[in-house]
Amino acid sequence: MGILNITPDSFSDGGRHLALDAALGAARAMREAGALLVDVGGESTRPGAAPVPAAEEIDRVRPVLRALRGADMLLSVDTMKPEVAQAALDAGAHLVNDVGGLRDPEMRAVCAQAGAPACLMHMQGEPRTMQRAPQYSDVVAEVHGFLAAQAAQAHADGVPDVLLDPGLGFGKTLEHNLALLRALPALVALGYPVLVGASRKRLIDTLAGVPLATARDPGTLALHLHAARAGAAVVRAHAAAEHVQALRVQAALAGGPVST
Ligand code: HH2
Repeated sequence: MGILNITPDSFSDGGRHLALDAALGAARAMREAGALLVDVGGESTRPGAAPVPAAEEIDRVRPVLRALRGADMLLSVDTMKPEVAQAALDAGAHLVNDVGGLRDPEMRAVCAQAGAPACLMHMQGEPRTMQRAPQYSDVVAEVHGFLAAQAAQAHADGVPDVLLDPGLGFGKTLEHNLALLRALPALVALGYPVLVGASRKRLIDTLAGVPLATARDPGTLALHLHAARAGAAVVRAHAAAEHVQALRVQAALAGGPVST
């Protein structure tokens, strides 16, 4: 899943895709590089980020989705708001990526009505404050329990398919992130496709000493290759071409199909 943020303030690619041409060029480049889908977002959820009004978020993502509609590309919309999800699905998005984990019943209704699958992510708290003092008694049990319950609720409400995402960095310390990464096989064993998103996040800096977010792709790749080996179906990445290349080599080494 290639990341396309149409925002002025995303932590690593903020401001880069505000012009429509730049956004479309980046989406097409990711698709050509072999990305399975492109995740279009109009609101930063980095720690400390303030919420964006729905109308503004729609104005950011809708022109991009409309222009890419029919372009032989799977598109997801990265939003927590039902109004934005609805506008995005109407404009051509295929999947809703909700970092709120479909906790909002309206979000489930929008997906169910459109027949759209959703990615459910775990987050403790909300972006503005989530990294202040995250606390769990058993992070793996709590995150997996939340995701399993949300998946069951989504299905009961008519959402056709879900992916589960442990939400690295969303109300989590380094220890919490590492525990969740080591427990990926147990998350995969729940039976849903799993998505992992560590791209350029602060945990790469904490682990490897890389203060500059745009310089964190090598550490991101190492982490995402681990996630794929542990059974993750999708990894969410800024450097799509590099990821496709690395994942193809890894798949070939593991005896999977070799694509040329
Ligand atoms: N991380 C971010 C945004 N959306 N969605 C899922 N499913 N999983 C994630 O880990 C995830 C996500 C944050 O990263 P980014 O989009 O690069 O930055 P920003 O929120 O500043 O736009």
